[in-house]
Amino acid sequence: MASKKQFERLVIAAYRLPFKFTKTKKGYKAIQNSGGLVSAILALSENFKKGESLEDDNKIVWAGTADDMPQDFNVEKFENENFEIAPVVISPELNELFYGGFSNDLIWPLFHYFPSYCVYNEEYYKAFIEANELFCDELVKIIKPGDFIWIHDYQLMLVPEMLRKRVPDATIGFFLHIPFPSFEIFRLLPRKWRESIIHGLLGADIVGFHTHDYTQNFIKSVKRTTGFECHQNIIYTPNKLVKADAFPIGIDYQKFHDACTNKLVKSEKQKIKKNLAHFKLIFSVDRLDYSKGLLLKLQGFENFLEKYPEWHSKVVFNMVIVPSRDNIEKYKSMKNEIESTVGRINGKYSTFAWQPIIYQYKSLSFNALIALYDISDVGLITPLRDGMNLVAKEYVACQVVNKGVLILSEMAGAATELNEAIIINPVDKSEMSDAIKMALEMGDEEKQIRLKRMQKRVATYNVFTWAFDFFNQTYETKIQQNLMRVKFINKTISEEIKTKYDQSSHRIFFIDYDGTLVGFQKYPELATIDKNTLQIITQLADNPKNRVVIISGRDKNFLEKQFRHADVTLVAEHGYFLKLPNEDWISTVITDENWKESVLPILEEYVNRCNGTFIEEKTGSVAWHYRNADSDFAQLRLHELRDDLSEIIRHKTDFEILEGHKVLEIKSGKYDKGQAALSLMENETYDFVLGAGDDKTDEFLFKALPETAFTIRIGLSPTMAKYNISDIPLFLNLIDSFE
Ligand code: GDG
Repeated sequence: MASKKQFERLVIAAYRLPFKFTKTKKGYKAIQNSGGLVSAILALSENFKKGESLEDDNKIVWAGTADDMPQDFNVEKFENENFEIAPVVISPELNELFYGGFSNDLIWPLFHYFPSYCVYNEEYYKAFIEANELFCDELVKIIKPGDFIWIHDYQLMLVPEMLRKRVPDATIGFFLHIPFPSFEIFRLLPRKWRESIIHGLLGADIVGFHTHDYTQNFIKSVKRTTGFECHQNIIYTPNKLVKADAFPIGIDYQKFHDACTNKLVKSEKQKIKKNLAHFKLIFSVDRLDYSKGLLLKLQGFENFLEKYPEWHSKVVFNMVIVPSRDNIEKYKSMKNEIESTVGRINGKYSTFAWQPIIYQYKSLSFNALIALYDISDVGLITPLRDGMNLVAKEYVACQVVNKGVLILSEMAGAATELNEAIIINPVDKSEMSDAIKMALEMGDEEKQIRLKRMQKRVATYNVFTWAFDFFNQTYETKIQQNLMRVKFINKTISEEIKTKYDQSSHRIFFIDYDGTLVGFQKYPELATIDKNTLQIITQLADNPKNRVVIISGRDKNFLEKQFRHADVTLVAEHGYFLKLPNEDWISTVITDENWKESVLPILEEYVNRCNGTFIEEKTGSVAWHYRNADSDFAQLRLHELRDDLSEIIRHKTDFEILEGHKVLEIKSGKYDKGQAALSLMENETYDFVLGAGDDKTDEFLFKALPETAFTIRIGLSPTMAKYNISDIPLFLNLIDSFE
């Protein structure tokens, strides 16, 4: 690769800055956080600077908010060897509505499948927009050409689109740290809100999730919300392609693994051993949150004590809950309930020498946390929903002597990677208690086999590979977009077409109707031509040097009605009918129409089997439209319908199945738009040929036209046409510029 780097600088936008500010006598001190994301970003930048990706001298820029940031904070004077910071200042009142409200009282519960906890409030939504705009304003101030802007998490889902509008060429990646729910859950957001979230995210070049399932949920929501075409993980928006993919976040494996042997951790382990040397140890560490399934975990443990009394006095459950939002009523009462359950279980089972649960409501130091991971025989990680859950991976990394067993909820993103854990459903108390017994009694050999496999994976796809992968995929996506853009009609190409137009004197235009001159409507008969478009076509056709052919799959009556006052040639039903200006329709094909009797009942069956679909019957063909149906379900039915039809038409050589934009059409007779166009060009020499269309049936036209023709596909799909143009208005502008 050339010496030019992939990107100049890395700019991160996340709700929180990677610093805490504390007051000192001299003013304030900024302490850098050491969380997974921060170390990943640091390592990413180090490695990319050494390699080919980032310019060496630039620091990473991080835009975000910080608690307790001093009022007189001066960004210019802020000194840190790794980061420059771009503080986003959000007033406490706005923050309460945006962060406490929209983000944490609506998106968090909804995306974690707790719809009944959601608070819907228009003020929250307005605040969400306002705060995202503040982030966008700050980014616009600081970004430069060549930057890679990486936006994180659910608080900032509108920023990608906002930024794209203001800096169209920016390279933008977005990563969601929490689950993306199924469409059935996502649709519980008011339509306007969910549309703005989907469009907000699609402003990025790449949207990353922890798992394949979350990615698929997102793509489904994109399809249902926007109708954009999606092939595999690529979404074709009107002006660019966007990649959605799974990037399971990892941990700094070596840091956790090595920490187990450091002195301070050893001394923490001694402290635990002093009191608990004779017991098998189970642990869990969770933030106080309903998504963590804390009560269910206690009930599972209680069930274990009830069912397996032989384990009494032999096992201790260290339950650590990290304080969070406990000034809010819902959290306060959850905490009370947990504490009374712990009290009840301990009250029931404790002896003078044994207490089954040691409960701590606090944050542990890093060393104390590692010691707990290292020394525990069982990790009980049982959230009801969790984007990933890093504690599970950290526990695996800390099993230096390979003796721990991980029990993991199937609802955590981590379960897809750590499938050698004992995977359980956290609502099933009995399954949880059996899993605890199994874990405590598992032989060393089995423990090692399971752990080794998990450790290998966690060590290999670690937080650095995660970040590298995201970075590289973004770069690849940019290349893909640029390849598409090469085919896009830009200013130079449109001028070239115009020059050719001006130099020619005998021209022909083949222009498709739906998706080329008019947008799609719920039903075909609603897609009538508007005045302005008709005027553009009329003007073009009125030029004596031009011949304009409207070439469509539509039936003849509809087309005639739209163009009755224009001096154009009409081709209906893909070439079945032809009408020269001021003449009557003629049919170009002779077929027997009885064939429809065998096909129509099948299509009717599919209308019944797939809600929202309908049949359009034309003279030479019948069409099954699925634009108003659920797109995934319609795809399934489409495959089945194709199979059923191929059975019927197996022996009929002149039958054809055509696939257009959300329509499957069956016709008898070998004709298509390409042949129709060629027959109209017979015996004439044109010095300017232009063909335009938007779907697969127009590909026949593009293929048939001579090499010198300007062929244009509207939209982003891959095509035989020479060029793509992103949407109808741009195409109309182009032909309107011809004089
Ligand atoms: C989001 C998603 C996703 C926890 N208690 C203590 C402590 N921790 C550290 C752990 C771990 C982290 O906090 C918690 O891990 P999570 O995976 O829950 O991460 P979050 O940032 O809370 O959550 C989650 C994650 O983003 C990453 O994408 O996995 O699903 O909700 O690193 O070690 N650290 C110390 N004391 C504690 O008491 N020192």
